Amino acid sequence: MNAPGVCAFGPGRVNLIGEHTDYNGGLALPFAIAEGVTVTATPIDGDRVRAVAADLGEDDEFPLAAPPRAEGWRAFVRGIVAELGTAGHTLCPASLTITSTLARGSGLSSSAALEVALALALLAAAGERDPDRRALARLCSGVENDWVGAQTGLLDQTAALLGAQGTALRIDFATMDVTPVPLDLGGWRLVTVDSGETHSLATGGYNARRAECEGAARRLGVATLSAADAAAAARLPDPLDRRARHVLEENARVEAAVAALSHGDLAALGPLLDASHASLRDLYDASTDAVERTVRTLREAGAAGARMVGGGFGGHVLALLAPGAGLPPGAHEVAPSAGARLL
Ligand code: GAF
Repeated sequence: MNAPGVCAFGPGRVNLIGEHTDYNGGLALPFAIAEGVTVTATPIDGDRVRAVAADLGEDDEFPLAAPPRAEGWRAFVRGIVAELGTAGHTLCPASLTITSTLARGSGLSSSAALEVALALALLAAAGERDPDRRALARLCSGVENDWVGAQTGLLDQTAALLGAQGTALRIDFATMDVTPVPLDLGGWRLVTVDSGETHSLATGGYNARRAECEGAARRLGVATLSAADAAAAARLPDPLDRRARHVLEENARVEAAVAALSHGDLAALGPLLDASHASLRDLYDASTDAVERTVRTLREAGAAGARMVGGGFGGHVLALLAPGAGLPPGAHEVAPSAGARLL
C-alpha cells in the first residue's frame, strides 16, 4: 500500500520596500502573507507524476525521471520535479493537487508560492520533511529562470521559505544575510489593492530591466549595481543612469524603513513607500496606467503611502493606512504570516 498523502503550503509575499534590488545585489524587506498555494502529494504506483490544478480545472501527467518541457503552470511542476531530481533528492511517483488563494500574475508572488509548496510536498511525500530552505530557495528560483523563462532573483522564494509570523525579513542579496525585523504595526494597517492588470515576468518588461542592469554594472566594472559609485552611475547614458539610481536609492530606502520600524515610527514609512513608487515609475519605467490610477485612488482615499509591489508592469498596489483610516474600496488587509510549511 502507498504512503498517505502530505500537504504543503507556500505563502505569497508582500515586499514592504526594496523592489528590483534582489538581482542587483541590494536590499529588500519582504514578509510572507497568509494567502498562498497548497499542494497535496499522494504517492502512487508506477513511474509518473500526475498533477491537477484544481482552480483551473486542468491536469498534467509526465514521467518522474525525465519531465519534458511545458508551458504555463505545468512548467513549474515539471521544473520542480526535474530540478529536485538533478539536485540529488529522491522523489516518488505521486499524484498532486494544487489549490490557491492568490491571484496569478498579481505581484504577490504566486509563482514562488507554487514552487515552494510543490517542492515541500514532493520531498515530504518521499520522506524528506526538513530540507535545507536556502538551497531550496535557490533551486526554486532556478526553475523560474530555466523552465519558466523569467529571469527573477531570490526575493520571493526567500520570503516564502524563511518568512515568519509577525516579522519582515531584511535580506542583503550581496551576502544572503537574512535578518528578521519585527513588524509591529501598532494600529496602522497594510493593505493591497489589485490594479486589475496582470503581469507576466517571463514576457513583460522584467527580463529587459534585468538585462539593462547587468549591462550597466558591466560598463561600471562592478559585480552588481548595488556596488556602483553614485557619481559614476550618473554618467551612464539614459536609461541606464536612471536604472542604477533607482537601485542605489531603493537600497537606502530599505535601510531607512528598517530604522523607522525599529523606532516604531510607522509614520516615516509612508513617504518611503511613495518615494519607492515614484522611483519605480520615473527611473525604472515599471508602472502602467492601471497601477497609477490605483495608487492615485489610494492616496485620495487617505493612504499614508502607496506603491506598486513586486515586479511591476501591473499587479497589486500596497498601501499604508494610519490608525482609524477607513478601508479603501477593494482593499485587502495583509499581515506578516508564517512561512512555507507542511500542514
Ligand atoms: C519579482 C521577482 F520575482 C523578484 O525576484 C523581484 O525581482 C521582484 O519582482 C522585484 O523586486 O517578484
